Amino acid sequence: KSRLPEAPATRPAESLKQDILRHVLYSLGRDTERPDRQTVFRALALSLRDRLVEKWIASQRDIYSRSSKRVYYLSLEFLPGPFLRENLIALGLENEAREALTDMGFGLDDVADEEYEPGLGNGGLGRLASCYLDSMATLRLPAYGYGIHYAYGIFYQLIKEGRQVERADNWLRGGTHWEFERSHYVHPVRFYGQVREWVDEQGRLRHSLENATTVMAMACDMFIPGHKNDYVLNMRLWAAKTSREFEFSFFNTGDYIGAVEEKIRDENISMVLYPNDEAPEGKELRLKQQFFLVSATIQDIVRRFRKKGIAWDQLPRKNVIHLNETHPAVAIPELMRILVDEELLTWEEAWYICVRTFAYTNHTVLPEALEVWPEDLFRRLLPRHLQIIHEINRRFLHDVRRQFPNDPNILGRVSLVHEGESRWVRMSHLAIVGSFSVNGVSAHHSEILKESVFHDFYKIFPERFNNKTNGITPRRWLRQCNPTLAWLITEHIGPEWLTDLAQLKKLEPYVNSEGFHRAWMEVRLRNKHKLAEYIRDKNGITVMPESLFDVHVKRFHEYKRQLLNVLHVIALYNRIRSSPGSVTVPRTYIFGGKAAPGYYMAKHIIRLINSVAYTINTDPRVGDLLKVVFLQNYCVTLAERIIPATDLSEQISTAGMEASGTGNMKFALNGAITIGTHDGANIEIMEHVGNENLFLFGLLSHEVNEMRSQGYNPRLFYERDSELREVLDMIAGGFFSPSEPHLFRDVVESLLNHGDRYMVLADFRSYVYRQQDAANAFMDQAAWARMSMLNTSRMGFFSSDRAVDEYAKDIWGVSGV
Ligand code: 26M
Repeated sequence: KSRLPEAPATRPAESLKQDILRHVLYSLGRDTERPDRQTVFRALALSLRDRLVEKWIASQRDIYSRSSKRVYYLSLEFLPGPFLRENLIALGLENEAREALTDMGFGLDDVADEEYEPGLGNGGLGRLASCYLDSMATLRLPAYGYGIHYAYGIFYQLIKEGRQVERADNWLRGGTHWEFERSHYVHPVRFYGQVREWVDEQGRLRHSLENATTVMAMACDMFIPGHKNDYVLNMRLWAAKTSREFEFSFFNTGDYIGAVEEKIRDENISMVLYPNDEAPEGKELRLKQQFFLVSATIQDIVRRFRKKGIAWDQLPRKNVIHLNETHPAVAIPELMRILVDEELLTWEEAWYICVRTFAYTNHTVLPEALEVWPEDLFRRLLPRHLQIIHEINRRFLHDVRRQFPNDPNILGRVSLVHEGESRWVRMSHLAIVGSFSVNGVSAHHSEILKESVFHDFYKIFPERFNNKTNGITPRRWLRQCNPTLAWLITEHIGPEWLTDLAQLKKLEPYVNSEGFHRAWMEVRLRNKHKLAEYIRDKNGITVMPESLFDVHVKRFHEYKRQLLNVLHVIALYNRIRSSPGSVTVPRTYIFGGKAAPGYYMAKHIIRLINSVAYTINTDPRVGDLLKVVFLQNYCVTLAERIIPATDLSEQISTAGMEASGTGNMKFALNGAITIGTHDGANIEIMEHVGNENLFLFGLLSHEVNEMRSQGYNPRLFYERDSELREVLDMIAGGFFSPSEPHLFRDVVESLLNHGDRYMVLADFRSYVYRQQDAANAFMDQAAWARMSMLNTSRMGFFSSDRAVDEYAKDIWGVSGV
């Protein structure tokens, strides 16, 4: 076994500085005398990549030599956030970097601000995947993240005249410094074409794809270090490359420009991340992206497995493939195709292997978010895969018919193909039938899956259903984003909490210590000062750091009910105007989040918030009592600024609709208090921090269902509640849009005349009451400090280390190397 190069014997800070200078000159081709900040950032990143790749090679050798069972985490999205500080912390090089940079005349904070984050995800689902990779690395699991190397990530959001404007996110423009592009390392991906059926010499019926279009998938690797454990995983992202460059004959036809056009068409596959979450767009290119990820990844998995030289039936003993939502579910027919068509296993043998290899996580119960594809489109793009899905379905329905002979209707409900006027492939049904494990992401959500969304499947496969409550990594979401609070914690209980978050419990004895109180609140106030500065800088609005920072940041969606929040803001505004003195707690409202570019109502609500903000912020009667701020382009980088400065965390989805939420956990971990509904992980947060340390309100999910089935009438709430009526009348009457009085009529109509699908009006009154409770609590700063500390100290359960450990033990059957 060859030796890896030894680290130099000089001091770490000095050797880091030498590496930075070497990269400035030899990798970036710049003068070492006066490098600019961006150059220094990139040279530092390259210096860290050197250290990461060494540890990665060593980690891969360990996995290989132990012949460990491997975990493959497939996700169309990853949202890692900026890497610099994370990697410095994980490698234990923060102080060394600070010293090296100071030596060169730079501050670490300024250099870190040079990083532009890869936005290769929409929101919760992509961010969860990145938290999980962090934990898999920290737990030393033999794991791999697989995704797509989009050239353009989630759009950059500008707010112009109150409206969301989208700009391309060309995150690669400055070159890449964290990844290795492996241009020699490519797999062919084949789609379109026709299935040819033939009989081979042994008389077997064979299937192959003729006239397929081939695109190459090139690997780009990024490294994910564990926390100070010398272990490094990789996230392999596939970039589409034309195959034509490999076919010289094509150019001999003389159509040179035509060939280049085809190249562009091929490389389009990994061009852009689809910016809609929850309501997927059924576009051909999206299905191509999904298959592109799947095909390249399965080839990688099979290549590694073949090297072992063991029988195919050992595949599930040595590998588990985790499907992050149904987006990569076409992996199931793809593995079937390889085993049956190429490796010539029988259908039964192949299916036995598949169902023991795949596991599926569901992240949503919204009906419009359940992924379906028109059968015609599927047949055109992936003709062989559709045949395989039909065969899976035929056999599955045969079994179901035998299991439920007296319930013929169940067949239509569970079929992998919806048969109505048009035929649709149901990806969630495929994922459930083809996996040994189906999990939800909070206790509440997992119950809903069993009771309603997938109830038939729960009857058929009860043993497959389980819960894995989401978690977040405390390295990024406390240590890195809130270093002063992290330091205060470590000072009192030592640093073990970083890899064993349950240890935060040890803070509890200090909740009665006055000194600790003061220090805790000082740290929080300092964080609020910094955010206030940022707000002044970006929005030109002056906010009071001592005011209650009430924060609602997440993707914009009607079910997340940013609208409910703004209705309450307007109600407060009216109270201030009509009876000065009735509102005593000054508040700063902070909103942030992107709307899918085609989601009219979500964009309209963003515009309403900005109009309300303008009206309130410029009304002299309001003064410091109320400020409303919309921070543009909410992303991981911005979340890291906002969360440590938050007092009150808004988690107010309609009960039964937010599968889990993970922002809720990030806020509570940093000592914010939650105001929220009985939904997703809010319920478990309440169970851990105690009902007296957060503010829950509103209908329970079964009450939402009952109210709906009894015929919910939002108008009743409007008529009975004069404060609510005034608010809605103002919006509809153009109070916030005097030059366009009808501008926001649609918003009010959706509530009053289109059924208020998300029960905003039904929950309004209890939200107002709970907000008053929150304000009263904030007036007693000592009591608030206590609540804040108790939230942090009781959040141990919500570590992604705990979540990933549960996945490893209960689903994957793997342990650390
Ligand atoms: C699908 C098809 C085409 C284009 C886009 C999509 C798509 C992309 C993202 C659909 C859904 C997507 O994300 C859903 C999501 O983020 N769900 C959230 O997952 C979190 C992690 O489990 C949960 O905490 C949130 O409650 C849930 O909303």
